Amino acid sequence: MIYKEFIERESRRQRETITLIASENYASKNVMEAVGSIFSNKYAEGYPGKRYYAGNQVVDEVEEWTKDLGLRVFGLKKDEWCVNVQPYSGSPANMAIYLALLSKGDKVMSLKLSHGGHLTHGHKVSFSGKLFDFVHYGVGDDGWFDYDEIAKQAKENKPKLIVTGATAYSRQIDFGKFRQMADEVGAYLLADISHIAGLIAAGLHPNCFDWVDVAMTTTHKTLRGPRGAVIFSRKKLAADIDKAVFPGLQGGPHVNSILGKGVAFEEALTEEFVEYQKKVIENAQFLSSELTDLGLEIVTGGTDNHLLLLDLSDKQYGAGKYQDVLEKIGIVVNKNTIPGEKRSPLDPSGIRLGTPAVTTRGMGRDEMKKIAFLINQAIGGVGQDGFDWGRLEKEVRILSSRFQVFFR
Ligand code: DSN
Repeated sequence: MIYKEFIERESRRQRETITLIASENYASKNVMEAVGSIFSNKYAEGYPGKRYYAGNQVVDEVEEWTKDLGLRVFGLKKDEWCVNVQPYSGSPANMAIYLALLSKGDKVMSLKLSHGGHLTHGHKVSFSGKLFDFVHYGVGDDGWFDYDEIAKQAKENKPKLIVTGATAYSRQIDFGKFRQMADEVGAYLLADISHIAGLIAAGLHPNCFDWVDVAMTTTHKTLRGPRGAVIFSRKKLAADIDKAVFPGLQGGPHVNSILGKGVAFEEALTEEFVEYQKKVIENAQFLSSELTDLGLEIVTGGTDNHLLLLDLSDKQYGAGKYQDVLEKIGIVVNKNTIPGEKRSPLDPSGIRLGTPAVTTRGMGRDEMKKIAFLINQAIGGVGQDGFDWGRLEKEVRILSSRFQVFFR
């Protein structure tokens, strides 16, 4: 059966390589079991108690259970917050939020993609940029948010919605400052915490929920759940959000994924999860300082969270070449634009590195030191005739083979 071969080959790839893609992680066996379960067979359009098909008694319980856990993970009170656990993934979740809060053509302000934003934060090739009038803020030349500058832009543009959140910003986000800006112009505030949700859940990043009207997160990044997303909203907005998710945008919810989200939320409520998130940050900070010691440049000089951006703008080639050689030796990363990018998004000047996946495998300081060494060696090897790539590949294999992927 060819599908088994696909699974076997991909399992081998995941076992034998080191994943430093900041948005990837390894879900637990329990999460995987839930996602692969018979709930995949069931149609359940609607919401608990209000379905369009019969046979949803157990499904209703699953959805209520997952919602309850989702609120608990972020310490949210049921009389103030609601959660929708049906979004298929981050993009439809963002789409649903825009549909709920905005009218076509409304002005929205968000972080530009090339400075660490996201396609669905209004890029012109995305539905978001086509349907709404996005203006973008950026980071300063030093790579940090300049909150005064963003506030100035908000006053000039008077958006109806301000979006906070990023995919490649390595510093803490001051959600309170964004709230102040939103209040000054009467805007809604949305936090896309897809990258940092696990850190927030563990109390290791300032909480957005004191400030925002709506927050969304994918569930498969630092949260370590199944692919999917959830939307948290203040109670008064919840009916509009629910309507926008279904029937506005989606059809039948993926109940198997909803169950997987519930399993991940249960895991996120454990002390082990908090310890894991601490190690994710420690590993990112240690990896960053090791790379710096080896003479490489890190945007903002370090990190407060799970990721760092390697600035390779002084190197001979674009980051695509470095991504390729790293993959050749078994270190999987993604090329990324950096603030003030001079090259193209297809071959930018940065590499984004994240530690959620390697930390799940149990790697720590020793391994971060080794990985920094290997990355530096590989970057240095580019363009050198007769460079011994096989030696680095072997070292990655040895390191990788010491850490299980299916860990519990
Ligand atoms: N593609 C994700 C990331 O890598 O950050 C965001 O959706």
